[in-house]
Amino acid sequence: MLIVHNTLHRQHAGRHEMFRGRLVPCHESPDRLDHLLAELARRPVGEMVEPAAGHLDEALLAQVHSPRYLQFLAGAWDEWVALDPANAELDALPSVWPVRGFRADVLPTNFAARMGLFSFDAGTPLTAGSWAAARQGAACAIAAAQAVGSGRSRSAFALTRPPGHHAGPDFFGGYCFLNNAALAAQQLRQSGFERVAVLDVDYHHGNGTQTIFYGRGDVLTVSIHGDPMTEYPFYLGHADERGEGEGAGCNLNLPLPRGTGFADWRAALARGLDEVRRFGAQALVVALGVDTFEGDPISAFKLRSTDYLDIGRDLAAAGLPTVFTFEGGYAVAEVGINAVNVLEGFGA
Ligand code: SP5
Ligand code: ZN
Repeated sequence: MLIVHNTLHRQHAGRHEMFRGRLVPCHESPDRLDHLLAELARRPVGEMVEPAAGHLDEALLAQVHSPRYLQFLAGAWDEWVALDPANAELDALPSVWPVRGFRADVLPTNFAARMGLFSFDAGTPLTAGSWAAARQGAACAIAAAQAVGSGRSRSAFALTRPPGHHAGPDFFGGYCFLNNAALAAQQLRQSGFERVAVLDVDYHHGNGTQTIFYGRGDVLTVSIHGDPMTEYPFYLGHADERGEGEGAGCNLNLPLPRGTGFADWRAALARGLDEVRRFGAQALVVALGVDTFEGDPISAFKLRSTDYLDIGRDLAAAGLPTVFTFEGGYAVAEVGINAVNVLEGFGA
């Protein structure tokens, strides 16, 4: 297992997210990755590398995200500080959104209006270093997929934050800015795999990834997650979303109720892997969130730490070249153990 590490991740350090009318401390914090690194130091599962700083495949990025979204993100922090120098000490959060009936084609000059146009929640603070950290994370995901795509490594793990699976073609949200799993899948396509599957095992539906590939027949998206009737992100991730156009039949959602334990979760994983096989995927991207853990502060499944070893084994049994991207998981002290258990269970 090749591990591609985002050494710039600490540059994204949000102070607050909006929750029930209050600004509360961010769940998605830099120490999550520190715990993962500490666990990897105890249990090395592979060689650690980092992508060249400052280099990113802009063409690939533009195949997943829209130019106007990327342009906005690149300049957003400077715009925020230009509004008021005191903003440099604050996070930028959106507070107004274009819902049904509003226009999405108009690009307002007002900064708050563009924050809302390019986002879907007030839980995802944009900070001074968010763009630098997210870009380097994207570079990690692409490098991991290149290593697998070239055959240099049978499997690779993009060890990065902020996470990515909620980020869509032109929106951020759910602690995500750039969709690392989608970028890895797109890179695998470019490396010559004709059919690629993304399997999302984070507690939350991978709405960004689903949206990016919804009309495409070359990338299957499967997500196992808390039922969006009660769980974030609510407005997508339901079982009747099966893809459209050339992508008809190429999306599978497996929502599970709050309180789901490992036996039922594992049965859903088997169903998802069946679909990956049926699709004829030649390579796999696993969006690896460990917020399915029983101790997770914002989620409600009941997986135990040892279950993650079995998840790794089940994934390995698919027998596919595999890229992992690191997504959610907020029981900070156990994040490292749980994620490394998956990698250890998976093996080389
Ligand atoms: C990548 C990822 O896992 N993103 C998840 C985003 C979830 N955002 C909504 C969080 C709602 C917080 N609820 C706090 C409950 C405290 N008891
Ligand atoms: Zn999650």
